[in-house]
Amino acid sequence: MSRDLYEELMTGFDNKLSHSGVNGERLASRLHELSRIGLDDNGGVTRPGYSKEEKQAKELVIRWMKEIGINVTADGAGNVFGRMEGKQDGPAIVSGSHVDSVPNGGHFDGPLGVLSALEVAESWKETGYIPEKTYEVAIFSDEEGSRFKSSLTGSRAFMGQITKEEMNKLHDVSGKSFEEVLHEYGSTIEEYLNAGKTNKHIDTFVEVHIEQGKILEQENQPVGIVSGVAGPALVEFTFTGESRHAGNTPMNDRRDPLIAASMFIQAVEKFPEQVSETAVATVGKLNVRPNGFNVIPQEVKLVVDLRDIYESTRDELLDLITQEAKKIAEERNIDLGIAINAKIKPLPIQEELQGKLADSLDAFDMEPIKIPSGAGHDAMIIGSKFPSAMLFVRSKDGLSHNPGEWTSLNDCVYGVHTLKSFVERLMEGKS
Ligand code: HGY
Ligand code: MN
Ligand code: MN
Repeated sequence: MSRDLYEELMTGFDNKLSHSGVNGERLASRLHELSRIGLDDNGGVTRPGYSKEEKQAKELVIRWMKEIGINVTADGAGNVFGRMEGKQDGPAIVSGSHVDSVPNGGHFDGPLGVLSALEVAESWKETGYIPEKTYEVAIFSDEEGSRFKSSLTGSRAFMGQITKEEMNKLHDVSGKSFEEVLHEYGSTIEEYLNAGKTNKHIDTFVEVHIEQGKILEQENQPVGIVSGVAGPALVEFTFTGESRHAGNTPMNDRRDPLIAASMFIQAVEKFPEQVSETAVATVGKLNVRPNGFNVIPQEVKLVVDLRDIYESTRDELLDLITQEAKKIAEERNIDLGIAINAKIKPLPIQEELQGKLADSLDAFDMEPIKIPSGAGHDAMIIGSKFPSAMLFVRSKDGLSHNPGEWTSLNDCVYGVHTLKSFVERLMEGKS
């Protein structure tokens, strides 16, 4: 089913919002064109990190960057930077996000941040505005981590926060290693790790992203300020029993890992509320081997995605969950493997940057709604070293990681104007 995202976005768009070089129609047509890459049967997109679909999406944005004369570079992790020289020498202000997606994902998660950053550059080209400081539009690889159950592997490589040992542990569901996939993508593990050496000093990083929650809708505001970003820990548990005939094996003579895994999954749900009001834990991925209806499973692999906006309670939750897995495996006489695929620090956003964002919202008569992000974003990785800020744009019904993900073009364009105003304030050193 091929949706015409362009038509849907343009329906009800207030053309008066296209001004100062910002062009809503152009943004709509680009969101539409990007949404065609990796389009699947349910009208969503599937663009895993380092896949040909992610590469195609980057190449489309690179074409748009080159059309407005932006100088484009890419690092060994496939991160793309479109650079617009400023009047002054010195570190750049960078804005961007990702174009990879979760399986059967939506059309705004990631692309809206990249295209909003590009739209600001294009608006300056159209109005002849020369930025005081250099400005870069960034696309970070593999933010979702859907293929390797890891996440943020592009921005973590860019920040030099990832090791060869860590990456060598990663295999996709077909057993392909991260290194093999990098080769198919056109890079090597050495070039990937070298990305960390190219990270020049960044003045400020700012990411526009859909909220993926309901607060802006409840507050009836198009754009909001992110106050902090929760840090995910992604832990892969492997429960191993013994595959046997489902018909001939008595119930009291089994080592069934799927029973143990299902007891564990039920237990996981109860732990977050024991550590804080903002902690969450999800099991969204589970693989049964050999996965035959008449075979007692040999092995079950599942990933627990656990998060909190405070590192201490996130780690307390991690501890509770791993202890529970060990307890159940022992009780059920099941072997247990535990691999921490990613453990990322939460990011509090600097008050001063939140204040500047509030000034930009104020300029468009919007309330400065502050929202903690339960979702992880590239801004939290860049923010581990450089000043970083995030803007949220309203999501319809808070829906995301779903083909029904929706943000109106009016709200998208409000996001671009706010980003443009914020970056210009930073450029001009305005308080
Ligand atoms: O999973 C997340 O938090 C984000 O969508 N990568
Ligand atoms: Mn996402
Ligand atoms: Mn995202």
